[in-house]
Amino acid sequence: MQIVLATHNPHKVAEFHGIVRDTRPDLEVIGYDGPEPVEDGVTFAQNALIKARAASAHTGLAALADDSGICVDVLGGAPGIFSAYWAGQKKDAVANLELLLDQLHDIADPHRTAHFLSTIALVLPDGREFTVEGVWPGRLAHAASGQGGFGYDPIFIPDEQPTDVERSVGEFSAAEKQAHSHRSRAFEALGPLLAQL
Ligand code: ITT
Repeated sequence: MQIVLATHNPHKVAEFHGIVRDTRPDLEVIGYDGPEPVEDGVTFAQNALIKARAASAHTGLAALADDSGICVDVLGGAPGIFSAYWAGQKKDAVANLELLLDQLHDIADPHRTAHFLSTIALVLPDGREFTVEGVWPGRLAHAASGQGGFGYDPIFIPDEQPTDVERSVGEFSAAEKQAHSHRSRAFEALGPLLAQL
C-alpha cells in the first residue's frame, strides 16, 4: 500500500521512515512537497487532519500526517499546538527551546513535568478519516544537552530511560528515541486500523 507522508519537517520524515521500515515494511511511504495548508485548528487532531486531507486531495492517495508538540503541566499544557513557533513565526528550534527554559527558570524539578504528544491522522481517498495519539511522559531539564533528535529533544528527560544513566532525548541514539517516542507510540496505535485496509 502506498501512503503519502504529509509533512515538510525532514526530522519527522526520517523518524517515520525508521518506524515504518522496522514495523510495517510492506508500506510504501511517499514524500510530499505539495501545498502546505494553513494549520488553523485548535487541537492536535484538527491540525493533523488538515494536513492529511490536503495531501490526500493533492495526490489522490492515502495520506498520513503528524501534529505534535511538547505540553508542560505548569504552563497549562503550553506550548502544545504552538510548539513549532513558540518564540515566533520563524520556527526557530533554538529560540523556542531557550524561551521555554526561561519560562521555567525558577520552577523546581518536581514541577517541571511535561509530555510530548503526537497525533497522527490518516485520510483515505474514499474520505475515511482516523486519528490516533501517542504520549511520552517526562520532565524538562534545566539546560540543553546532546546533539541528537530535533526541536525540544535536548531539554526533554523521559521518565522511562533506556539505560541507568538519566539523559535527555538529545543524548539518545535514533534507535533509542524510536523505541520510546510519542511518534512511535502513535504509529503503533494506528496498526490495527492499517491492518484493516
Ligand atoms: P509539519 O507541520 O510539516 O509536519 P512542523 O514541525 O511544523 O512540521 P508541527 O506543527 O506538528 O510540525 O509542530 C511540531 C513541533 O513540536 C516541532 O517543530 C517541534 O518543535 C516539536 N516537536 C514535535 N515532535 C518532537 C520531537 O520528537 N522532538 C522534539 N520536538 C518535537
